[in-house]
Amino acid sequence: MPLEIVRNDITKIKVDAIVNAANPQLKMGGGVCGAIYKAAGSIKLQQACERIGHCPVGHAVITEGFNLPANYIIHTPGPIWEGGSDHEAELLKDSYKNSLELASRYQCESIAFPLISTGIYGYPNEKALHIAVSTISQFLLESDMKVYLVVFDKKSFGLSQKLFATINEYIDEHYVEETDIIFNRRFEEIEELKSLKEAEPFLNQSLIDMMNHLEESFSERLLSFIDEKGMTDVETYKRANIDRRLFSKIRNEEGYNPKKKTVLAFAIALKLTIDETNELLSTAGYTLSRSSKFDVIIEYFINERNYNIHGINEALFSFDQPLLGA
Ligand code: AR6
Repeated sequence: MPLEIVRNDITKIKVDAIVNAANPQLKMGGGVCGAIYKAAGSIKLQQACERIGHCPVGHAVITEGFNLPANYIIHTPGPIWEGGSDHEAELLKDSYKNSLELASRYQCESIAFPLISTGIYGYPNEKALHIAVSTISQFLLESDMKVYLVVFDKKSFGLSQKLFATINEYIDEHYVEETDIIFNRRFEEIEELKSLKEAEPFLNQSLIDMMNHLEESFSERLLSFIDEKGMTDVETYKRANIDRRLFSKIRNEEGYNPKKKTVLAFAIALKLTIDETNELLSTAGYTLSRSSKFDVIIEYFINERNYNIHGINEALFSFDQPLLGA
């Protein structure tokens, strides 16, 4: 998964570089900065930072990782929140952008960010999270890197209260226990049989198309959907938050057996309708189920025609569900 939101202590993550929410003097501080100094070895890290001296807000500098599992530490001072009118958003964006570019220059293939400025510097979580996700996903459209956005505690994760409440309501209305599903399915099957008989003469084109695709494997159907939607392979796997190597594996292995969340990531990338999503799922032996919260949340976003995969992942994360992509 090119961008993954994880709940963890950043000092424990094994990546090429971790990012420190620093201060411009590059001195040891509290919060994530204090934790990174301690885990890396504060004397050695302090000396390395003193040699660099200073870093303006929104810029980034690099040191080695010393005792950390990460090879490098990228230090970026984010802005102090002053109410929003002091270019805080641009500066926070610069912090992410400059850190990612510095990591690229050092040939890093993986990087982990904390939610910069959201602790001692007081940046509102929800706003900061959106800037982080949009800046990182913008960068990933042009570059290949594995990026972790590390959320330390659940409180600091800011899915908007309004969206959270709306999704919760949708789950309440649509989520059903497995037993209800079996009963309803039986009932629907009987009804379906009856109506199929009546509808036979009027079978429409889309149903005929569906029948024609019935024998296709997941890979074949995925590639034909990409063509039908006029998209390129690169657009598709980038929008699906799917790693390039995995995509080429799927492309080349006709019998590839994907995970359900991978199929759904492609459905979101291709902006499929619910029927098309079910069709793609069925080629891999899956179906959308009302007894899975994960599925109900995906169904909510598809019905809303909201196909922003990173926004969907923010929501899935808040509901403790697996994220889309691979
Ligand atoms: N792993 C991941 N995230 C963490 C960790 C951790 N171990 N510890 C805290 N966080 P902050 P800022 C989260 O205050 O707001 C320092 O003194 C935390 O929950 O560390 O940019 C510097 O030296 C929060 O969401 O950084 C500066 O002077 C996020 O990391 C100043 O604070 C950032 O919180 C920078 O303030």
